[in-house]
Amino acid sequence: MHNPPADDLESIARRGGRLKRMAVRIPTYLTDVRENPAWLPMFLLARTMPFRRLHWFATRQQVARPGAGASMFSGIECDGVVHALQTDGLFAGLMLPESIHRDIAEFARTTGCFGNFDRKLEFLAPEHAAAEARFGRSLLSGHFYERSLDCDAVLAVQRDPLLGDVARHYLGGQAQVITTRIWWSFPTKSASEADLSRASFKYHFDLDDWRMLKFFFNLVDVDEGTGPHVFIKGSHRRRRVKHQLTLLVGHPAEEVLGFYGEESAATLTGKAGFGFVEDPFGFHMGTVPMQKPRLMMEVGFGVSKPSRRRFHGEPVLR
Ligand SMILES: O=C(O)CCC(=O)C(=O)O
Repeated sequence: MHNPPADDLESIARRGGRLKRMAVRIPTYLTDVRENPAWLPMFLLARTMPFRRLHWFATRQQVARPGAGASMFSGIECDGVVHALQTDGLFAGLMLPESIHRDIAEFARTTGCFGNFDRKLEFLAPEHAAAEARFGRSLLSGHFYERSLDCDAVLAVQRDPLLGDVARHYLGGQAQVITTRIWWSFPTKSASEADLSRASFKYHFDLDDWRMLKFFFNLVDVDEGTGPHVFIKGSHRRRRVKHQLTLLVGHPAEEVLGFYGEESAATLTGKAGFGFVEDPFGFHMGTVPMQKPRLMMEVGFGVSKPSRRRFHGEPVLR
């Protein structure tokens, strides 16, 4: 099966069209089913509330014991985080130690990243403008894929006992790490309506597993001009039938805000190091940075075998 190159995916997705966006993902879905046939029932059924509940009651495992060792998030109680997740789908009160977020940011400035999910477009983030000129195209993102794990500070966050404890208490005893990635989002001259229509810049929910949890950390100061992440509180446990019986995970802002209310949208701005954890079945999106690049880290947990492809956020393994 021929997988379209990522730059094609990027431009097709940008040109819009729901059917086109679904069609370009078909090779990706086939890759997922080949790697793990259990992915298909999850992908079809985990979007509906009754099947999610059924899966929860049928498979949830007890939490055996708390994670060992001291956490870098002093003063944060697992129970409080889990309670906020159950109620709102979001807890926004984490802070990385300065040495950790500085080390990750330094690593991300001095290590080559891959533009627009394409391993052929490698560049250093401080040379973003020169790289756009060199490649003759806009570079909206810079992903590090497996290189993320070359940074000790990234590994220290991924292995922090608080993250595992929260994940096990929220998802069940079988919770395990299924993603670890760092990536840049860049402002570009072409970031416009077309970019906003891309799935990740649009309210969507994640369907990589039956139950998931994602920890995100801003690694630079993030304000309204830096493309902050937005989460719709409460949307992880209440879902319109229309949004359950659809193959699409992305939905227009008017529909989402019309149902949950404008006041449910939490915009996650904060200083470098600021972190939050969300249930990504709730509607969320990254917004387009307008002024400054955003550097973000994600550690995701799930309850099933992790996908090799998604572990570092790669759209399709090639
Ligand atoms: O870039 C962001 O803030 C959003 C990331 C996202 O949508 C996801 O990881 O599912």
